[in-house]
Amino acid sequence: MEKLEIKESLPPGGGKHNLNDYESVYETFRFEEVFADFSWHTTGKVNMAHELIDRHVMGPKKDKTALIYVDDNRRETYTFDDLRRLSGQFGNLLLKLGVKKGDRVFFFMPRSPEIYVGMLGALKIGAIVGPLFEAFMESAVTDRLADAEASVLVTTSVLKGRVPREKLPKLRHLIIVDEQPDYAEGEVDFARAMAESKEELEPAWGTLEDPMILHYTSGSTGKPKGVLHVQGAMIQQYITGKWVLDLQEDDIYWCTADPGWVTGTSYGIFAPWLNGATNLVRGGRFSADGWYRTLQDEHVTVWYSAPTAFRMLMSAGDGMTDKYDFSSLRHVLSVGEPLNPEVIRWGFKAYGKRIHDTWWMTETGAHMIVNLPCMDIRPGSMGKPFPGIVAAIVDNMGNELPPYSLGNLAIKTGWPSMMRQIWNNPAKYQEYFAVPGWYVSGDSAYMDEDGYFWFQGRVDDVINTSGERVGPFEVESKLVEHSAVAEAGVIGKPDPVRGEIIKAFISLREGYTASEALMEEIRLFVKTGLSAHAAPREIEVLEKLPKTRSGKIMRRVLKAQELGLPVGDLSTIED
Ligand code: 6R9
Repeated sequence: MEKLEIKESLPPGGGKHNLNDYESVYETFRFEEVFADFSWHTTGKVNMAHELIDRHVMGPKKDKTALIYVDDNRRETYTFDDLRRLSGQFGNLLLKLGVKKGDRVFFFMPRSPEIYVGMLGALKIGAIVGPLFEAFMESAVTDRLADAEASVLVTTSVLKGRVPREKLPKLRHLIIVDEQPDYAEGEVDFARAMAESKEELEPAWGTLEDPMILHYTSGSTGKPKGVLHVQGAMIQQYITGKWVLDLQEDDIYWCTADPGWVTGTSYGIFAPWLNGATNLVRGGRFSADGWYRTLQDEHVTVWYSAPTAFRMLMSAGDGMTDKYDFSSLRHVLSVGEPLNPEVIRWGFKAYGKRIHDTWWMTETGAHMIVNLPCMDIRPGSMGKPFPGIVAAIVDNMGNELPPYSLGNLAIKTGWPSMMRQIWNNPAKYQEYFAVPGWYVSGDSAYMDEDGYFWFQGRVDDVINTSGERVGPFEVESKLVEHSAVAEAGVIGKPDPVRGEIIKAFISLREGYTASEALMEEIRLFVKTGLSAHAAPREIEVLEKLPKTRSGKIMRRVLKAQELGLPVGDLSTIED
């Protein structure tokens, strides 16, 4: 195993503390000091949007830039006071529509200033926000809106075409953020309704345990799960923003994640604004030139991205990096998939900075295992538990295993940003805590003798393609809806750029024969029915799929065969 190849001490201009400082701060962790600026700390009344935005307006940050939005055609900036006023208008607009505290307000639209204004407004009235990826197609959108019983959806005139209102009786209003000629029953013109709304809005005050955000994420079986977080997650989002992202007063911070992914909310909305930082959002599609132009022209200082993006930038070639000036960058971080040592080495050459890996999950709400700015990086390792987090490698009974043993990566239960519910599914929630005292992540890993954690893989069949979690079951279900497909088994196949790609094995119904045209049709069927990132890049037709006696498709057998590995125990196979 590879370790200790790059030694890092304090990077120039980087973290202010060393690890002992962090640990001693944690040991003497006093809410009075760390959260003195938070209004709930003195009033006992909590509202997330107030802590993110309005609180800063009462102090010297009123006219500081809170949001810089850029894409290839648009550049806009908003101060904290702008966002206070706009979110007040949006909150009032929702109140007028009859939205109440705890109602689910969903967002299905591309990154744009409106989505941030909208989410802040919904949080201000105590609604639960639900972000959806713009890439989702009809069935993915329908499943999530139906499960959450969302009453309002904020979307665009084009994307609303993927929202079958007749199948969603609870969905009362669609707020359309762009212009359209006519508004059907239940549709609201965003610009007009905003113009008619007051800016002043007293936040809905609640407690740290009040729910605030519902993120759908994939498991290996069943439909996507609604992971519910409460306002108290802010404690951890704030402190990890301060210590791991190392956000400081003059930072221009860019998190490249979409709010449809937890990274795009916990670290694309919450952590930066809780810390009063200037938050940059780049909309539109990925392009190496575009991204580098943003880094250079906006003088980004702290940059949080993902291995797939770094690998895409790496494959754009060194000629590309030479054209741009990265001298404003102070701190670079990564999340979502294993960060290859090679990428860390390349990043150091290309940007003059080490990429700091972080490990966490939708369910954990905030960072769990990290490389603090002051830590030595061991390329290939995810780092060490954040101060206050107890992580371990445990066996299936919950026994802690010694260094270098492979096992389940688990976290001692009870951190502030831990999910509080799987929406509508208490049994699913309990599954995570089946081992008493531990949250079992579903990842396998080992720990070295210095307490660094090394990711080894998923315990289940969840696929990680370009940093996005895709449940094989959802793809398989879509595949068998196609008239030619009898059965389907879906696996993640290792890929140098995307981490994994989706490969589907299918058997065909009577009367169909395999052809390139048919495979393309099936691929498109998943792409347009579910989402682009869930569409299999490879489809292979088999006579019959390996199944257990109880009829479950044995994905691990398909995977072993694909990779030329031993297929393992076949005692439960059909015949
Ligand atoms: C934040 C986020 C969680 C799963 C997780 C693991 C993988 C995340 C990683 C990593 C290796 C890292 N993962 N960070 N694997 N190294 N630094 O990604 O949430 O979408 O819920 O995914 O992603 O498998 O269990 P989410």
